[in-house]
Amino acid sequence: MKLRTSTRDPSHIDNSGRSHSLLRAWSSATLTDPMLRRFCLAALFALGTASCSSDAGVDPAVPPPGHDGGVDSPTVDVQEAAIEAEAAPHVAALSFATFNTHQLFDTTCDSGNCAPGDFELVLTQEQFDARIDQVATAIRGLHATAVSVQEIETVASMEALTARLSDLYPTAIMAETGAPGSLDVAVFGAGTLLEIRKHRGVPITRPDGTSTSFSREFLEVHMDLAGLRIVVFSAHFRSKNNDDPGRRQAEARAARDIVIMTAQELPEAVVLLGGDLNDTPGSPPLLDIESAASMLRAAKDRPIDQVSTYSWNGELQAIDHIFLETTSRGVYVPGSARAVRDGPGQGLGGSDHAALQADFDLR
Ligand SMILES: [Ca+2]
Repeated sequence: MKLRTSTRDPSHIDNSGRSHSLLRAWSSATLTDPMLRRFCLAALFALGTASCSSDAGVDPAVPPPGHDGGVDSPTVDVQEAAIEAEAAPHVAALSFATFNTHQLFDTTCDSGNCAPGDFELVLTQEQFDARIDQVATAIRGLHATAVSVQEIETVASMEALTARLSDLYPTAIMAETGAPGSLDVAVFGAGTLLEIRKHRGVPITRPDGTSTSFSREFLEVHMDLAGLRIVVFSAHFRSKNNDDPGRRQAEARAARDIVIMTAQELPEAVVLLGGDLNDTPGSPPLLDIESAASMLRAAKDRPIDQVSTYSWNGELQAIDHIFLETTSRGVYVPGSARAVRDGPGQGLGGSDHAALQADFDLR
């Protein structure tokens, strides 16, 4: 994609100092990185100084508020800053992914049960470094604004990953359950951290009325991205090994209600849920989430083979999901949900899961 540089300095646009620099950044020919372009778009949206079309990034037909689009208006600079429409695919304001890394164990035996065949694996330092490199490279390659991640074992695993991604993600939060050898959830985000909320301590209820809790933390991370509040949830629901389907359904219902409550509390935020929900479209947990009118499953408009993230007995399944709370400021870019994998039938970055990714604009 080619960006065109403005022939005039757009710094005379008098909306705010921040919009000056953002528009300069947007119009810069050096702004070729997808992350940077999204960041700039999100910031322009948050500041209310520009709009983006569905086809060509900044929409030259829509002047910034307060400008009439005349010859001498700053709109001309916005036009000049626009991506060349004929060659440009849509650049969304935000891109969000969820990725189960598959057992990102560290180099120590924490459970005391690390023999061959036991659940916890102990890696050599060399194996650990190579595995972290592989996963970090995979996450980096998503060019996402934020990523919900699952199956990080310990702070050691998380810190190693964070160190490799700190240039992209100043926010990197992991929520350990504290159980030795357990695999936990995390969030990486391009914004600055505002707030962390955790929900595992609150009892939730199975359909049969019995009480349980989230299997792992249901992690809620609030970030500020150039004035825009983004709330990202990371989930990893009960698996089907030695199954407890009622617990998974309790997690789905509780997660749905928590996400909706946050969106109602913070109407200026974008509210997104990503996770390995361990069940497929049409299953009771997924139906329960989608029973709320404001909970949009991002991959709903895509063929299942394009959004399947896991292979079970040779059958590709969609068990990793992204939801947008649609009363929030986010708007799903139709058709943008896609599985991201290393190759046909493979997972991503050495995982047995592909990532799921989707793009969002702002209202
Ligand atoms: Ca360990």
